Amino acid sequence: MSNIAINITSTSSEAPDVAPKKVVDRPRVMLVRPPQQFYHAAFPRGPRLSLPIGLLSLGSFLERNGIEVKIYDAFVEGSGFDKQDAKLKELSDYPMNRAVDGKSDGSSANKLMHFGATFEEMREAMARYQPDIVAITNLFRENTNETLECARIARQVAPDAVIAIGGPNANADAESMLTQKPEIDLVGLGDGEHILLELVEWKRGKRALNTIEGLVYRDAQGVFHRTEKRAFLQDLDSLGELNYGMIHLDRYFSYEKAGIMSRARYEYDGGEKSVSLVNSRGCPYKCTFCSIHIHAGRKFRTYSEEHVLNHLQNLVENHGVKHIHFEDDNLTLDRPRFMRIMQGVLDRGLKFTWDTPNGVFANTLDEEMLELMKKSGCVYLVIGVESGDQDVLDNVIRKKPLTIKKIVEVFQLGKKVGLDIHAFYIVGFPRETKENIMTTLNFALDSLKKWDVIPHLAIARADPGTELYREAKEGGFLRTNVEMANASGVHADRFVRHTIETPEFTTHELEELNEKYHRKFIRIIILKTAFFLLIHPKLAIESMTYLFRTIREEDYTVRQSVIKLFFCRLFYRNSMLRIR
Ligand code: B12
Ligand code: SF4
Repeated sequence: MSNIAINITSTSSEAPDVAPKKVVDRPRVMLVRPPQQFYHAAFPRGPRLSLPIGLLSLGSFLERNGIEVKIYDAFVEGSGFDKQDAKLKELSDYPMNRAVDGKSDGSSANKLMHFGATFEEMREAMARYQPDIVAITNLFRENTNETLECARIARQVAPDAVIAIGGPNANADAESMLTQKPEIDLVGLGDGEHILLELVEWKRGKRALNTIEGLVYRDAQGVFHRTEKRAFLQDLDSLGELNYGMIHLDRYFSYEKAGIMSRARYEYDGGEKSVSLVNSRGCPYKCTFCSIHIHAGRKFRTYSEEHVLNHLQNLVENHGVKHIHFEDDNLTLDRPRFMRIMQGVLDRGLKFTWDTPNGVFANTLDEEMLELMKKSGCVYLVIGVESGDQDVLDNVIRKKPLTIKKIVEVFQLGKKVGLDIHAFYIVGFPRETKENIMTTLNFALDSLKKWDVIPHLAIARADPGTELYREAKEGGFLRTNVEMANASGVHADRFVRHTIETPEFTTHELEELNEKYHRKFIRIIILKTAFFLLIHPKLAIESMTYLFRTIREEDYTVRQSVIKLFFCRLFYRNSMLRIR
């Protein structure tokens, strides 16, 4: 959160009406994902690029309601993928940039890059479209500055437009973002579809702003007001279908093919045609590090099975999609429902591979489900384990009702069924002792050795609005540390973030442990893979062919090609036996 003083927010009953700057009969809405910077890794290349699922849902809904709307995803707009760091200079006024540039060895600064459209290109696109409402999405805290900059530019281009922001991070940090950028008129909280539709009505002069639930807005005096809380939408089917024609699907596919991938995935010819989607929203659990409840609520809300199956069928049959990343907060919470969806996939003869990169909760998993998952195309399953210490699970993370016993059972089943299993672990919570941390690390190591479970180790980050953030802040444990190399294991972590330091551990100790265990994991995975290839010589030959093909046909160095082989094929040993 920013240190800037925050204006007082009035309660909903006092919220006054505010007139739009200009009333427009048929407002044009521009939905924007702003340009972003990324830490550039050897492989995968560039940022985690993915479909803007939220904007697609907002856009499709508005369009269906007769509103003129355009999605501008800066990732796939502008002059394209820039391998040079030149564009980075355009962003050099950013605090985030300065922080990264300030890194003592300068290494991460060399690898930061800007992807997609420049701010100038975005400005031109806005000027061409002349929106009356600019709705900017802000998913990650890492992208706060770019969201604010986007709002500033939008205001310059369209002085009379409504500038609205929404999305997970905007929900958690609403007043602070309004304070930092007077150009922002309001923040939409929770599901955005009906909020935007009602904002269109306001812009048309047909509705009072203070009657729109789920807003934080500023009045003429600069005072912030929160309107009544908006109930989360229960019937997701009522939103209608997504109109994939609103986005440049082909561009996401071609970037995927070039190695700019949204998610780790098992690669095969055509597999670059992968999309992320959600078929539910929200999660009833209360894990202390998780921010889902802020913008998606604690009630598990679903699309009907028929809707999900039609959606999948449309993707496979009309858009040539070959792989699906299910990004639901708690995909398998309703076991019978998910079983029916998988059975429906089989009954309809839909051929695609799928994964759960956002992680699933282990409690509902059993042998029957794992079998059906494998049969319906699951190539790997990620389990949100978080800790190998029951006491930490129960009392620190509060990931109830998860037990280590159940986790081990699922790991064993994965091995038995022949479904590749990955697991998320997090260490570095307040109240976690060194001993607790070692228990988790050794649990991850053991599970890899015994049941081939690939570990993904992260260092706890305290996102605003979470219980973890509150506890860490109150305890004086929050540190903003830009030098953490691999916390959470992805590129975003080169950015300013809230890590935690307690009398039990420093961030550097955690980082050292992380690196040490990472090396151990990799050594074991290499050994296991070598053994696996030894007993499957046909696969060994295919892997070599894949490697040579990557070196010959793609613009990769040998090192990158080997890493690619490893991450895109050898991590998924069981899958390799099924899809060639
Ligand atoms: C898929 C996903 C990703 C994907 C792709 C995201 C994408 N589509 O662009 C990838 C792999 C890139 C990713 C990466 C990360 N992610 Co992520 N991700 C998600 C996930 C699981 C789903 C997002 C989604 O598409 N939801 C479905 C759509 C329909 O919802 P939506 O986008 O929120 O949009 C709705 C509303 O928010 C609203 N809305 C959205 N925009 C706007 C704008 C306006 C004006 C209005 C009114 C409303 C509105 O209306 C929409 C429709 O109802 C969320 C969890 C979640 N449930 O949100 C985490 C989440 C967004 N990720 C999170 C994190 C932490 C990360 C990482 C930092 C993880 C890490 N340590 O590396 C990285 C950062 C990426 C980066 N910058 O480099 C956190 C963000 C917390 C925060 N405050 O920062 C979340 C919330 C998960 C969590 N447990 O807390 N992620
Ligand atoms: S189970 Fe997953 S989505 Fe639900 S609260 Fe825990 S971390 Fe968040």
